[in-house]
Amino acid sequence: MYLSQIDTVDKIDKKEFLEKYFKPKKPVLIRGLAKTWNAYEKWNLNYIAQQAGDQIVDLYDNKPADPNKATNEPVAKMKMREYIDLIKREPSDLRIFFFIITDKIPELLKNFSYPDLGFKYFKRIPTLFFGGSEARVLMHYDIDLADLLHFQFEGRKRVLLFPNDQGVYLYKVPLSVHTVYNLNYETPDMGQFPALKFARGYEIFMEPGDALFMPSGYWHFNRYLEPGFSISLRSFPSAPGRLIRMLKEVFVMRYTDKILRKIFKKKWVNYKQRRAFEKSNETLKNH
Ligand SMILES: O=C(O)CCC(=O)C(=O)O
Ligand SMILES: [Fe+2]
Repeated sequence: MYLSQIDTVDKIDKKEFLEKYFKPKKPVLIRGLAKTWNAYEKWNLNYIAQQAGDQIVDLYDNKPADPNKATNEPVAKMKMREYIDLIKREPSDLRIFFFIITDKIPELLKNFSYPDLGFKYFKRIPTLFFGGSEARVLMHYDIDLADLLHFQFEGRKRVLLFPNDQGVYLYKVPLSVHTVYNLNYETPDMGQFPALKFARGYEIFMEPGDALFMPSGYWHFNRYLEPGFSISLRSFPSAPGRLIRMLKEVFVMRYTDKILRKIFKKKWVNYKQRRAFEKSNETLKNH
């Protein structure tokens, strides 16, 4: 993997952001952007435990989804307060994802402002993500193809980021937004995954308060280094081409995959994995 440094700024105005990053779909790390919010000091795990402590949350771990199951079942459920106590107390790989605050902690909506960077936000789904100090998010890109502003709070996080066209070097699985499930991006086995050598992306270490602009379709692998949480603010495609691709991905791809999984079960899952290897290894011939 060729991992480069991402552009990093402490401050940016909307003109520069649009021209240099948003329009060309180039990622950028904006240091401390959340610190400009007037209630930034509230963005910590204790406050979340206070506001949503009694809510029952679905928890996921680092293990890849069970290929025999059609949906991704949580590995545990517990009260938010117990979950937060747990990740603060001991190493844990348990994660919460896509916790929509508009439904679940509307109070939190008062505690941030959408930074004016010249683009339009989809304000209905500001979502939180939580993880313990051992948590990893498998390499994927977001199926809705949103442009994201991802803010980190409390612990630090390591992110690997790749443009969508690098999927072929990352062992992308056909009809899915994931890469093969046995590829661990923390300690990749280059003997087993030789095409990875050619993947070009970025390595980012996020600190509390930092915001990462993750353009539409970018692959990401997130590794929590300490217990922490983050919020993603989304913006949806406005260009017709991108909108069509998004609808295609969400409906056609998901649906086809679901049907094939229903009919062929494990056979389909294994076939997809094998195709991913074949396709990625074919690229070696051109290098
Ligand atoms: O860092 C996380 O827990 C996941 C974030 C993510 O995948 C996203 O915002 O799209
Ligand atoms: Fe994501």
